[in-house]
Amino acid sequence: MSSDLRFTSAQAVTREAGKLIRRRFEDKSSFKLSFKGHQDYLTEVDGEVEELVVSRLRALFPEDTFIGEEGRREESASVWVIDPIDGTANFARGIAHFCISLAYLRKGKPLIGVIYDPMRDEMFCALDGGGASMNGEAIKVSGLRDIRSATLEIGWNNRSGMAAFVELVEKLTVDSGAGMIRSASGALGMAYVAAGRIDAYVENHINAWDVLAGIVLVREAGGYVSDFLAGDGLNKGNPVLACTPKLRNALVKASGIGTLKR
Ligand code: LIP
Repeated sequence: MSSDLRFTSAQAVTREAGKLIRRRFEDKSSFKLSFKGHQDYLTEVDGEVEELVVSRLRALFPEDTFIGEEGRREESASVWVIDPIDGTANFARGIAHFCISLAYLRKGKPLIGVIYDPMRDEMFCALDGGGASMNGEAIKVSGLRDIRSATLEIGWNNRSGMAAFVELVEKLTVDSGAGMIRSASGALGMAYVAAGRIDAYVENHINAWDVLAGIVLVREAGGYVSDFLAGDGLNKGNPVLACTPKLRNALVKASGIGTLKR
């Protein structure tokens, strides 16, 4: 079945899921909060949303399989990769900066990326070869050339630890003069690179469900993305560098992530 039908379906399903996420966010009594590990929040809503997305897509595309943050690991030649709530810590603490992230891979290549922010009603989407858009308007990376004027988002997670995060921040900002943010949603960080709102997203380690949709968005918006799927990125995660192309070499040299443009 065509990617086009999957592309339109992915947008419809993430928008429906976004309504559920927003309802739960606005009613704190509607869910319990727990931890998967140190600083790794989990809410009942994550599982509820993943179930909704899987049931809708399985009904439409019964031959497809699913990899999801909440436990599914069904790798195949036609697989959806889901983060039901990216920015779970923000969601749990009442900070309205999170999204649902949905990617589709065929024979190992990410073809579709959809990231929906239900609080701002912003639908970022991209189809392989079809460009990237936000709410139907074409988007492109920033085109910035001067790293001293750049805004970088540097992701933090408990998988790599704080010392590695601080080292990466130092490498990327102390000599370059770039500014940095950390928003606790890697998927929205990737979407903002694609939309030109920031100039790069870098993280020492990120999981496939956090980043694959954003990789399609940044690629289709004219950006550079490191080879996240190298090794066994789909199952084990990897570092990621995504940026506007003129900053690629400076950021690869500073971070040690990605490859230089020859
Ligand atoms: C988030 C990731 C990001 C990381 C955040 C957080 P989650 O995922 O998108 O890479 O920097 O700390 O882990 O756990 O909110 O789905």
